[in-house]
Amino acid sequence: MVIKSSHPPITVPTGDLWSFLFQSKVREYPDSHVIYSDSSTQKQYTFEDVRDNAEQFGQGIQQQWQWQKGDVMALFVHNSADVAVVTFGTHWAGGVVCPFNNLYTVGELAAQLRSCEAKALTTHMANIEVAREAALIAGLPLSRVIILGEQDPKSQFRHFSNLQRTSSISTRPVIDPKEDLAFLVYSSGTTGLPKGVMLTHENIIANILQSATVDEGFTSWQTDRTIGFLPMYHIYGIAVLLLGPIYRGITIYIMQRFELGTFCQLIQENKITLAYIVPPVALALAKHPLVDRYNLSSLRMMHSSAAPTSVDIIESIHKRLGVPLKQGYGLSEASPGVSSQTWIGWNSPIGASGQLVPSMSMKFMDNGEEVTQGEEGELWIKGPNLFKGYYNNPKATAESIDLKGWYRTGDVGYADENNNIYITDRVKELIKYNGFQVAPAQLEGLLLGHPAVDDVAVIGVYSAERATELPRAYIVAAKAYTTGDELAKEITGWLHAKVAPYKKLRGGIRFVDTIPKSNAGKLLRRILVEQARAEASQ
Ligand code: 4UW
Repeated sequence: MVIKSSHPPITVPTGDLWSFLFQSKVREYPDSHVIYSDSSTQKQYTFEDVRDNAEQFGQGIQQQWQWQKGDVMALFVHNSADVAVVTFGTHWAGGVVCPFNNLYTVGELAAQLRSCEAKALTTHMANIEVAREAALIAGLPLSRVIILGEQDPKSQFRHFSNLQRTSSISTRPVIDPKEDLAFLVYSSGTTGLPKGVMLTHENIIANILQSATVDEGFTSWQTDRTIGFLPMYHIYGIAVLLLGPIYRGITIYIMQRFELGTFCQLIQENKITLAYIVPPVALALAKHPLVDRYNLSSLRMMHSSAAPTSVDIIESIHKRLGVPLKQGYGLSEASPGVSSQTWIGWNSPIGASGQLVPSMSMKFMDNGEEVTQGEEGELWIKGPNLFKGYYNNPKATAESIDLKGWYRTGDVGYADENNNIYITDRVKELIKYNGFQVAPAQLEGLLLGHPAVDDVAVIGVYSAERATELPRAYIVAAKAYTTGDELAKEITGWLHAKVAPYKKLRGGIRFVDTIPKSNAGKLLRRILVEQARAEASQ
């Protein structure tokens, strides 16, 4: 049975993202209103600052670099207000913004730069050595590597603010919002290595409108202030730190990264009213003693997404802080919001991920058949926010989107009689550590390069203590090696030098005799997942 959103459908305007955000007349707040306030650098951008700086930057790359529609701007940055200027400036010039985790190693970044065929790379001085080496490996000219934030005066790299127009004659390329991309974000989807998720201008505008509907009438640019620590390189951060504030006019206090004390301090100082968080942060707000030292009474709503938040945590937060925490469900491929509790309806019922956002449909499938309402099945979704496909990967696209436009999410859940959606499990390979994607296939591929590893499978094991999954490797060791703590330590040390810290094997290594496989040789990670769950519940 197909369920449809009960909200009235949205109408997506026909223009591109730049025109929608900076030229449409729907904006309620004044040009002089501060949108991005950078808590680390104290830099503030009003709406007109963002628009004017972004336009200058867009014209600069067009005139100085001959930037073409569709050219990809890779971002390798920590959170800062300047990211908005480069992002929207790239859109002004018809470019595609492709953000990467700023903790990537040289090898990871170089592979991604090649995969997305980046024409330029924006980074901070703190990351310049990794950026430089990766650009050289990927064949990206160093003149196309630019710096945000503070710059070392001796640096050979150009600051983004120096890339300004040289002439006032500049025209924007014509963008087809249904075809042309605004963002390319990486996700492993249901299987395999991370793939570029192609998000068109129409996808992004649709989800801005869909998400805004959820809180309509409950938020106001005049009285609300929000705080942003979610990384701007993840789709949740893009939606909440970059797009939401400029569309709604709600000032965001940007944090470079999460730190509980600073988070609470900023809420207290700036009388923050809304916060977008992830389950491990919800856990800290529910249980950590540090929270009692701050006055967080200005908070009136929080939203948690990217992984499930338990009913116990939601109730504890409400009891401790008096703040409702609503849940949303989504994924990169849906730009990202699919369903959300509304502020007023957050407690009906707690634990659900709310109802479908406007113009979205969902069905629950089991073995190719739709299940009846209330029964569990894999979630398939459809809507104007659904991505165009995986970049340069028609096979993966065809395997995940059927001919009628339904996308198989790889998540499992059900809808109750009021169409509240519950996410109960995940059948795709993906591991989520603190809300970030870890693709088991990537870690397995690397681990097989270690001489002591004959065979391997990586899964996520849930830690209630940390409210997140932790990657764990099951390894069949080569005969010449003695298994034990020493070998486990040697393998993890070797792997951890090759990957960003969030991919570490925090769930440990287990040495086993065989890895479960199907007759066709396909890894049966699911068996290991079930075993680990059974072990944990003993
Ligand atoms: N419960 C259980 C949930 C939930 C969940 C996500 O890295 P990605 O591709 O994307 C995200 C998107 C987060 C997001 C959701 C809705 C929303 O409103 C919003 O704010 C604007 C952001 O994390 O990972 C997608 C995968 O993460 C899991 C699920 O497995 C999904 O396929 N996931 N939300 N409430 N699991």
